[in-house]
Amino acid sequence: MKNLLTICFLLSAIASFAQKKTEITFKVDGVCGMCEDRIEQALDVPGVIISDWDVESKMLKVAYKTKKISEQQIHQRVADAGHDTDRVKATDEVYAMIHSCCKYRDGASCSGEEKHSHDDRK
Ligand SMILES: [Cu+2]
Repeated sequence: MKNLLTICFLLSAIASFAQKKTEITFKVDGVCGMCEDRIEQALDVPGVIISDWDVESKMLKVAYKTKKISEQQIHQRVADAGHDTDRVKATDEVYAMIHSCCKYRDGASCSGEEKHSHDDRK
């Protein structure tokens, strides 16, 4: 009987280690491939399995482990990187930090990969 209880205890311990995965898709404002890198890098954290932002549709697809990170935290991380999500808005401070061609609120648009260089700020 004691052994059985031990086994039950072990099984439930193992079950709690098995992590639930979920996938969400939501809108994130941005302009170009640089925005894509910024958004995806913001989600390069433990718990996030896949992050993929599409320049055309402005939709971000995220697959994550619900025990490691919450949907709200994902929105917050993207906003902290300077991009508005449909739930969390970036602060004016971080928005001001992003590259001029990425200023999606001001109708910025990037044409040509060479404009993606960070050096043209100087
Ligand atoms: Cu950009």
